[in-house]
Amino acid sequence: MSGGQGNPDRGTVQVPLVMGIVNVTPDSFSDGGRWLDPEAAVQHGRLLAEQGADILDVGGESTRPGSRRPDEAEELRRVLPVVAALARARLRVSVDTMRASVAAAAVEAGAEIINDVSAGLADPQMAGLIAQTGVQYIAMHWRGHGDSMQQRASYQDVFAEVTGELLTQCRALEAAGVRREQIVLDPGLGFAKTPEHNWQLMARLHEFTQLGYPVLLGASRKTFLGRLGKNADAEPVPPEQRDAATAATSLLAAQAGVWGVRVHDVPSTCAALGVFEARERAR
Ligand code: PMM
Repeated sequence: MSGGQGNPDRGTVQVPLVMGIVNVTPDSFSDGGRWLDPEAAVQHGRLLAEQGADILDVGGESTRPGSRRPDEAEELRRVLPVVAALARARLRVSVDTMRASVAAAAVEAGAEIINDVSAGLADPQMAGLIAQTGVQYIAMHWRGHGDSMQQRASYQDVFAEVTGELLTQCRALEAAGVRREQIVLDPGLGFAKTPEHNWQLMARLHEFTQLGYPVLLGASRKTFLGRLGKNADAEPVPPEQRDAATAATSLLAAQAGVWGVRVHDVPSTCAALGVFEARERAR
């Protein structure tokens, strides 16, 4: 584990790890249904790794606003074969789940990281499981499930409230036995946040990385990137056309000192990080 030190293969320059997204869902906003078949999902994960992904993030539940949750059996059926096959291929796998039972089964199948978009709030068993397994844990800022989250997008000071709520959750995790070094924080762009909130968080990303925990950023293809230069009520460009903007956020993330970026399109982010790395080496 690099534990917030950036990618260890890249020497002294701290370059974010690239987490490639493998959504095994029928309804994710950008790629829903494309890799629902486990074989196709495994192939996709292998391709992302060849393209330069350091971690493959396998998820079986779409978190888009208004989406219906799969039950536990369905979520397990979607993610476990994919986690197991990618881990067998000696790839580093994280599982994107809010359920402790799914996280436990995924760790058993070879996952090294739990990516929980609820930071432990959705399942009271999660903190104990993370403490017991000792795996790395991504705790994302969250205020409720997809059906209600956009009603909760109300802040006086989005940076202060997001970091305050996340740090409160860190204290709860640590009180349950999770070691501080296990935790990675994520501001949760798009989760109970308007585009303005996302931009305010992006503007203070460098402060996020000063909180004492490694940081993951998940900006990839989100709607706020589809409306660049357009009015707030304009139709956003389609998700697959947001990769150049996503790569730009990866560069900003690198400059802010983040630990990792979670992206759909790995080559464009690797190119952006290559620019960052080359410039850093020349300093
Ligand atoms: N975003 C999504 C899903 N999982 N996990 C983390 N840690 N951070 C995120 O921002 C995040 C996430 C939603 O995007 P997707 O449906 O394209 O996976």
